[in-house]
Amino acid sequence: MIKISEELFAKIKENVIKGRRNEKDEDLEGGSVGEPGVKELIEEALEGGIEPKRLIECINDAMVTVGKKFETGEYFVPDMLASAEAVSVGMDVLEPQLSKGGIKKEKFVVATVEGDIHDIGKNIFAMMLKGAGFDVIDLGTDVSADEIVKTVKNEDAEIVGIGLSALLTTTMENMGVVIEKLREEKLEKEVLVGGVAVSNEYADKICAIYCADAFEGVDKAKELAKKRG
Ligand code: B12
Repeated sequence: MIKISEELFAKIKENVIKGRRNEKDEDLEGGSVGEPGVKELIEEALEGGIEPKRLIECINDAMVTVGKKFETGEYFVPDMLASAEAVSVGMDVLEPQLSKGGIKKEKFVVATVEGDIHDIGKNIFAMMLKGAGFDVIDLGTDVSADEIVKTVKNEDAEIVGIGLSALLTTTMENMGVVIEKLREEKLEKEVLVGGVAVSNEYADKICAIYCADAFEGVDKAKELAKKRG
């Protein structure tokens, strides 16, 4: 049993980087079977009263390292995928904590834009929105502008806003396409944008609201809901 939270954070980070989902998984050298993986470590952290917010920051931090390893050629796509799967298992443990509470009424549409299959950040945002009491319509990944517009049109009156995620500089441009199409259809909805590819400048350029992380996203979604009264 690891008592000190810093040590626990280090272990979670290490296991995300190694892509070890649970105690049954091997590490990159074929060892570690029987030692806690991301699932068991996150369970332990929650039992120890560590806030989900801090665990998400820890996961984020680990994925930045994974990205760096990919950039430098130490990691390949399967390695990134193994880390993403480990995070996904960890998120399943965190989900009930993140999405509990709140009476679901105001609707929010979330999607990762066309051409992009990264979904961890989008899923974190969606879970936290649920936790804040929103009724979340999660369209998934690689979603076309037409599909987003169609959903917004069908549910128009009840939608508070739209959250778009993009992690590739190439797919980021599709956020602008979504906003153009919404305007063409006279759907005057506020759009929150996030993901590592996106910047404040780009958000300003396409008249969207930039969110550095999911926490900021939830705050901004709440502000939008308040404005509607
Ligand atoms: C895991 C990963 C993958 C996995 C994704 C699995 C999955 N289920 O998501 C796989 C292996 C599939 C993958 C594939 C690819 N990837 Co990749 N991937 C990553 C990696 C390592 C981590 C991403 C991640 O999950 N981060 C953790 C989450 C929590 O962070 P986040 O998404 O940014 O979300 C946070 C905030 O940004 C925010 N947020 C995100 N979205 C939104 C939306 C809203 C509305 C709000 C409010 C907030 C919000 O909230 C989150 C938490 O607070 C990144 C490296 C990095 N630094 O990001 C590369 C990275 C994004 N990938 C990259 C690349 C190049 C690719 C590939 C092209 C590789 C290839 N050659 O095939 C493919 C493209 C596939 C595609 N078409 O989408 C590059 C992108 C470079 C660029 N500038 O475009 C990166 C940056 C790696 C690198 N440094 O080179 N990848």
